[in-house]
Amino acid sequence: REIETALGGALERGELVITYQPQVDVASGRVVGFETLLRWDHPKLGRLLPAQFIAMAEEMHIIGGLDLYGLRRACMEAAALPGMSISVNIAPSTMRSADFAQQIGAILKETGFDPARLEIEVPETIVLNSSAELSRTFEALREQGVGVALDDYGTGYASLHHVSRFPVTRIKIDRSFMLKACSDPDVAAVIEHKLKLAQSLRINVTAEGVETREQLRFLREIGMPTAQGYLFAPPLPIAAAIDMLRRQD
Ligand code: G
Ligand code: G
Ligand code: MN
Ligand code: NA
Repeated sequence: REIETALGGALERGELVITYQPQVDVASGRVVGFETLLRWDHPKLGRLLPAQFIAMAEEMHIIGGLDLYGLRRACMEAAALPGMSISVNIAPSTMRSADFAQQIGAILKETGFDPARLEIEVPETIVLNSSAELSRTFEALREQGVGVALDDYGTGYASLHHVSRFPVTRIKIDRSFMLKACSDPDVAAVIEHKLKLAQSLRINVTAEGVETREQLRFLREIGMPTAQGYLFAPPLPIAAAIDMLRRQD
């Protein structure tokens, strides 16, 4: 298929772009970090979302290259976002490759990016299948000072028990929970419960998909530390992310 051939060369042609969605401190409203999300500027089809090419890249076994490209670019560009934590999406297969931690080390060395500001973001389902190799990678990332966030938390049956087997530094509560937080008291209770459990394990928590003031008020009430969503900003080009930081100073 034509689009697969195009994806194969998209990296070399510089068609992959990183966008930055701000993560906000709920109590102060200040931006404290960004999640990076890949976009593909297809010469004919225009800007494509990950839903239109990430699964394809996985099937083509080129996702590792895409992920590491995004990681390297983020570490270079994020020099212009001083003090911000940067959370980079990585596919489970990429994180499971034996030399992943080593490759991160090389990128950190090459770019001079502060490891303490870097976080790898993987779907929560990665902790369901543990292996000695995955444990070593988590351990090696921790030794380098790089964080690991579990994405889409609460959707894939990973319990805090699964999570506690690995040195996870953050869980990101899936946006499907935010959708009902203000209309369904049971869902509100589940969010608060997940927050308290994570805090008892000293794991950071971010609520995703915050779109309304009412949702933000709820998060403030339960003491959610950080949040992201369209209420604050959609994924932004790097220049707009830099502007947003300037405006808050
Ligand atoms: O950006 P959207 O806004 O459409 O993102 C959809 C999904 O794509 C997110 O869940 C995210 O985890 C995934 N994604 C975004 N960028 C990357 C990337 O560089 N690598 C991988 N593996 N997934 C990504
Ligand atoms: O799986 P992951 O959480 O990484 O996916 C992030 C996706 O969610 C991106 O496609 C991003 O554009 C989208 N997104 C970010 N904030 C919001 C929001 O407030 N509402 C909705 N509906 N989607 C959001
Ligand atoms: Mn993500
Ligand atoms: Na996410």
